[in-house]
Amino acid sequence: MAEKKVTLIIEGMHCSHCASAIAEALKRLKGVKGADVLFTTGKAKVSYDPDLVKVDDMAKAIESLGYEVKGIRE
Ligand SMILES: [Cu+2]
Repeated sequence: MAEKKVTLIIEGMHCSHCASAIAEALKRLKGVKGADVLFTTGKAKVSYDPDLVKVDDMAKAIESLGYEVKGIRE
């Protein structure tokens, strides 16, 4: 089973509740194994199976909550 890591740069998080909402949304995606979201840095570090989920799906999940994805670092 493949595992990759990606860091998403997110704009619009104001507190730890924002970060947990994003982490929950990411973890609901099939194929996401772990999501560490920190509002202080504005980053989400995600480990995932690239056969099951795409980075684009993660960005869409984040944006559907009203936050903006400003960058992606593979
Ligand atoms: Cu918040």
